[in-house]
Amino acid sequence: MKKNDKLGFGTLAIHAGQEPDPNNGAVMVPIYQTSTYVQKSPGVHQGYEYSRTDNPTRTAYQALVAALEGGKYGLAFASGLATTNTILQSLKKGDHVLVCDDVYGGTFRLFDKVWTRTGIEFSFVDFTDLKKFEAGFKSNTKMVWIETPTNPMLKIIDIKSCAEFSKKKGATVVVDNTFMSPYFQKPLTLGADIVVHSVTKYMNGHSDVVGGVAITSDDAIYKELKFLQNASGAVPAPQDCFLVMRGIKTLHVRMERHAQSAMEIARYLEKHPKIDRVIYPGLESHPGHAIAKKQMSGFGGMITFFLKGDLAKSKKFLESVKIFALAESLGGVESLIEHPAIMTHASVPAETRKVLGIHDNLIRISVGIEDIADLKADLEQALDQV
Ligand code: P1T
Repeated sequence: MKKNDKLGFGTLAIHAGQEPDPNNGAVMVPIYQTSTYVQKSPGVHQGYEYSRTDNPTRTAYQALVAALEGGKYGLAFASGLATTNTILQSLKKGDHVLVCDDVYGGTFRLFDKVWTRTGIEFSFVDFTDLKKFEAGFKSNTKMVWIETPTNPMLKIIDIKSCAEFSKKKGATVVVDNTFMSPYFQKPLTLGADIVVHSVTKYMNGHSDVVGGVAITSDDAIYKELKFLQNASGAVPAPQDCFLVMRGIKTLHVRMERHAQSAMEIARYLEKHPKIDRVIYPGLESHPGHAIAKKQMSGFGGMITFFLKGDLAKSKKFLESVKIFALAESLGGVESLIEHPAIMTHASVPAETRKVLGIHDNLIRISVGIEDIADLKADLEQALDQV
């Protein structure tokens, strides 16, 4: 086969890291459901000692996600937050992390409620304003945490500009690429040092696994994260590695449909008299549209919008959908809908939510790959109930 950098995304999604088994020809990577490996003599083994450290199914999966992001190394974890948590373990007391102000509620909680206990400082700043971003740096800033598009306000952060400035300041740049997947955005090519995903979302794509990955091309960062992956042990089970690899085989096809349908729904909602405002990076009305066009090759499947009305109207609407499932999470083949203020971002303090715009009439949808006519009809009948 050609080298990874010569192959198209779809070919990599199906083949990278996955050679037919030389012992028996199995085309699919087996689920190596084993915790340990026999040794000929103490320390003499075939590359595997214990499955927290390494497992052949995980090895294939890590090589696959690295190839998709155009990185040298992939590391898999038990959840998106376990990935974030392990990366934070590379810092020490007194270090400062500059974080974009609108991040997934669980990421905010992990930083604000858990890691502050260890004497690590965090500032949450609006990175869409580069002046504010630059002013956010302190002498002890060691890491910059970017999520773009952000969750749930879908703000677009200019990765290249932020990475260039961070590099001058000597800070490690992490980009949470969960919403775009590597199919639409490759942060390493824009200057990021580490890319993270909650593979629970688009990467796996079938809402049946919780997992996370980190990808880097930096040898020193890899060495440290590989050490931490084993030392703190938040690794995925072999069956989950297999399932995510299976899901990734259709990532390119799914992402195309997610984006196509989301664009159509965003335009439909924008015209609807019961909707106040629609946020979707593909709309010309989105303030980050120009940067989105520059750094992404598609606009993804996530839409956020404000209903005209109050909490009661939002609840009525959310209770009325029939195909969209009222549930946390996103990125699966099935359409999901949720209320960020009560559900995914409840751990963000009310005052902060207010500043960010996470109001009671804010609804977030993850557009699945069902028939678009059915999805539109479902939203239409639910809006009729409001
Ligand atoms: O749920 P977990 O696999 O641990 O991933 C956390 C996470 C990290 N980053 C982003 C951008 C995320 O959206 C998430 C999880 N988000 C949801 C569950 C949600 O509904 O937004």
